[in-house]
Parts: sequence; structure tokens; C-alpha cells
Amino acid sequence: MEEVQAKKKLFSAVQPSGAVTIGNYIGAIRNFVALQDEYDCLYAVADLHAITVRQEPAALRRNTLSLMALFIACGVDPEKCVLFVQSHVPAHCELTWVLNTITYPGELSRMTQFKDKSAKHADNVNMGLMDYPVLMVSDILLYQAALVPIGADQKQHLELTRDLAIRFNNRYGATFTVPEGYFPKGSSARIMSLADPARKMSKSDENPNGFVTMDDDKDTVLRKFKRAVTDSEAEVRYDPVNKPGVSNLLTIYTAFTGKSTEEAEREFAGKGYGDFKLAVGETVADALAPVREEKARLLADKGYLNAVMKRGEEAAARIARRTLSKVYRKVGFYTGD
Ligand code: ATP
Ligand code: LTN
Repeated sequence: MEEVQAKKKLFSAVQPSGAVTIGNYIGAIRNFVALQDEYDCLYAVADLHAITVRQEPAALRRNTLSLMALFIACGVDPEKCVLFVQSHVPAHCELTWVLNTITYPGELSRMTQFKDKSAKHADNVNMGLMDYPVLMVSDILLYQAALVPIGADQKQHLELTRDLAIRFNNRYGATFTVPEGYFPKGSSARIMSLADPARKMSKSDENPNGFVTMDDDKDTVLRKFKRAVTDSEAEVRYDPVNKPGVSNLLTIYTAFTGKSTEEAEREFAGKGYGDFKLAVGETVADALAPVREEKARLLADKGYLNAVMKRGEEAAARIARRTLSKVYRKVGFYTGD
């Protein structure tokens, strides 16, 4: 008889903290789709993470549904993957508590993201912001994920996940799978701001010209690329050190066309930046249009999205409960037997 090999598990999540950018898409969501046949995938809308910075409650609710629709519109198949909302599965918070007891404050206070977000939200440096990475560790370890597709900015958090899994396993016996990160190749793991190519493109940037969202219409996309910061030369060449703006546009262009950097350089040889930016803008706008349409269609069918979420919650909770019970037994919580 043919032996059926269980697929390895994969987990990732995106925060419903605003309009999703093409950086989120290129760095993470695109790989969610690419890996869904090879792994048993679970994808969450990380609303517990989102409230570590102030969110307007009505917007958070709207963004949660909208992100669920976007996952599906981008090609994540709810028949193949478990799609759910993080706060619907209480085990995430429960495991976080236990893992907090093996995490040291110094490990969290030196995280780059914590330092960046503390500086940006100086009036709201709360415990959740500091504990954010431990919640992320719990997300991953609950599902015994072997692989975690993320952008380069999440590398430190993945390292902490590995450290805590090993620490717990050493202290209490084999419990957690130690996961690997899965990063997009080269510079597509970190898409930079169009307005300031020294900073990563971020959905919470105050300057809306810095990012392109998955909801932007053609005119908006073309306008943002037209304004993108480049340099004073007139040569389309990939050189991230000396030409960060142009290189970032090339990365975006190759990500959406599948062309190699060399092919793209050849295509724009002898052309000015105006033509180049227009071509990148049109490519991105044309790629986003069908996703935007599909997302709108899905959002009009809230019953369907609710059903997907409910099914996801049940499937995720079942797996999470199994891991959490094991953890509770290992640490010595009385279970009545
Ligand atoms: P915020 O600006 O609110 O902190 P964000 O834009 O960083 O949010 P997240 O929800 O935190 O978005 O990230 C979702 C996924 O997108 C993560 O895997 C993250 O690594 C990836 N990602 C975020 N920004 C980029 C970027 N500029 N380039 C590539 N990947 C990115
Ligand atoms: N912190 C992540 C979002 C996130 C995540 C996760 C990613 C929350 N939990 C678990 C991978 C695995 C971010 O992108 N900022």
C-alpha cells in the first residue's frame, strides 16, 4: 500500500493594522499562495498583535474582514488552508503566558521592532508592544509549524521563536517543533518606501506616497510611482548602495513580472526615469486590478467570509488545544488524572 506522508505545517500572519501594502504582498502573502500545496498551511489575521498600537475599534473590525477577503483574493485557497482570526482562538494568549515565564525582559527590549515602534508611539509604550514577539512565538509554536514565510523585518522574531522552542524543550522535554523562516529571495524580502528608499515600506507610514496599497486604483498607483524618489543619474541599473530608489523599483517590477533583474535592465536601457516609472506603475496597477475586484466581490458576501473564518477557527483551535494540553502537562498543571 502506498504510504501517505503527512505534510509539514506552515504558519504565518498579517496584522489588520491598515491597508495592506505591496511590500506585505511581495514579502509575505505571495509566498502564502506559492507554498499552499506543499505544506499544511494556517494563516491568521493577527488582531491581538494589532492592538499593541492604538487602533480605532471600528477600523480594526473593518480591516479584519478586509484582510480575510484579501488573502482569498490573492489566491490563498480556503479549501486547502486554515484561515482564521487570531483572537478567535484563545490558546494564543494562554501559551503566551507560559512562554512569558521563560523569556527575559532584555530579549524583548533589544528587539529592533520594539525600539522603532516605541520611538514612533512614544505616548503609548505599553507592555503588549514589548511582549509582541512572545505572542508571535506562541502563534508559531502552537501549530508545530516547520516553516514561517515572512519578510526580512521579522527575522529577529523568528530567531526568538527558535530560542524559546529550544529553551522549553530543554527544560521540559521535547514539545515544540523548531521552525525555519522562509524569506523571499534577495531584496524582495524588504521593499523600501517610495518616498524614502532608506526606510522599509510600511502601511503605518504617515506619508501615503511612501507606500502603494493593494486597494489603490490605477491613477493612485501611477501617481505614487511617478513621484517615487530616484537619483540624479538617468540609468536604470540595479545598485542598491548607490541607487536605492531605482533598485527598489526594479525589485518591485521583477516581483510582479517574474522577469530577472538583467532582463529588466536591458528592457529599460537608454530609457529615461519617466518611462521606467510609468512602466512599473502600469505593471503594478494591472496586477492589482483583478485582486481588488475579487476582494470587493468577497466583501459583498459577508456570510461566506464568516463561514470561512468559523471553519478556520475550529480547525486551528483543535490543533492549538493539543499543543497547549501538552504544555500544561509538561509544566505541571494539575489536570485531574
Ligand atoms: P506596520 O507598518 O503596521 O508595522 P507592516 O506593514 O510591517 O505593519 P505586518 O502586518 O507587520 O505589516 O507584516 C506582514 C508581513 O509583511 C510580515 O511577514 C512582514 O515581514 C512583511 N512585510 C512588511 N513590510 C514589508 C516590506 N516593506 N517588504 C517586505 N515584506 C514586508
Ligand atoms: N508580527 C508579524 C505578524 C505575525 C506573524 C505571526 C508572522 C503575527 N504572528 C506569526 C509570522 C508568524 C508581522 O509581520 N509584523
